[in-house]
Amino acid sequence: MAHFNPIARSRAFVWSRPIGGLGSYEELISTAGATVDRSSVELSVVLPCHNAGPQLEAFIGSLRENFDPGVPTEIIVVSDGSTDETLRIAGDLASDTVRVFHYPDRLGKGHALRVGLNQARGDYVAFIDSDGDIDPEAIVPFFSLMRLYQPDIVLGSKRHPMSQVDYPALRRFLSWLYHIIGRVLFRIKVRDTQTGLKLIRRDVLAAVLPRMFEKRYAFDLELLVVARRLGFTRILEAPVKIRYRFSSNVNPTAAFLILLDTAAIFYRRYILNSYGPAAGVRRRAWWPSRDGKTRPREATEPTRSGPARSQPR
Ligand SMILES: Nc1nc2c(ncn2[C@@H]2O[C@H](COP(=O)(O)OP(=O)(O)O)[C@@H](O)[C@H]2O)c(=O)[nH]1
Ligand SMILES: [Mg+2]
Repeated sequence: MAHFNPIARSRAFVWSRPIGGLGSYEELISTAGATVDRSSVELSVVLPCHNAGPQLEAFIGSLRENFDPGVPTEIIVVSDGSTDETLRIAGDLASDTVRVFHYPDRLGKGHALRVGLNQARGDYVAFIDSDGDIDPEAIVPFFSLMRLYQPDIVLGSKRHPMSQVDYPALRRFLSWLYHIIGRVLFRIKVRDTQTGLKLIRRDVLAAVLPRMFEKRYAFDLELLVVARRLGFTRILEAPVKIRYRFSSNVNPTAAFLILLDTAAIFYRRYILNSYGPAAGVRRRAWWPSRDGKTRPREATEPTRSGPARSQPR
């Protein structure tokens, strides 16, 4: 197992490059990912982290225990300005199948997700909260549902009747309120947009991601809004188990910022029309192909058979 020494920056940080308007970030451990045949990765799981703390090691361990050995899977850890032991823990675990990215300033969960999702090599790409509140056991059934029904997105939902959720009443109310906002403003017909576990087909992500702007918690809503705008409306809600451990960063300021960002999504969706196929891609998409070469054009159009199926207004 490679050992990451944070002091030896010049050896451990092997490259730094800007992507799609995201600023620069760095990958730890020079050999990480180098020996894996890119075409062999079927599932990528992105973990956005900010000061994930000592429990990160156990969480990555339980994630890996839950993977299906028959499905080649990689984990992509994105440390977003972490100042605790996140980097050391993730760096120690770095390997061909645990890839670690870091940048020094905290830029938000959505930003970290974009960095990680841009790096994913799998045919299917998931992301999951790194604090361990969501039981990672769900990854396997999510993947089975994806394979079976080939929806555009499998969405973890706290409000699914089979979900087991141990959550404070205020958070339940806020979750309900936000799903109503999603329904009324954006006609997103799902019961929960915000649960931090989603699984997306690669071609859907390639179309949606370059059109996204959100850097903070409204990332999940924007993902669904852009997907719907491009005609990717086959969304399958699936149950999750959540044990809330009071480690949340969601406070009144964060709640206010989510509302502000939601208003910005509304403005981009209905006033600027920034998300539609005709709007083009403002940021140059960086999307790794199976052979490792950049394929920017592929990300400019929905890549299902021809144009997106319908263009909901
Ligand atoms: N990269 C990054 N990830 C974050 C940040 N804030 C939260 N997260 C991630 O988002 C997840 C959910 O955040 P949390 O504060 O636990 O929200 P809650 O579970 O909805 O109360 C965390 O487990 C982290 O994985 C951040 O500023 N940067
Ligand atoms: Mg949490």
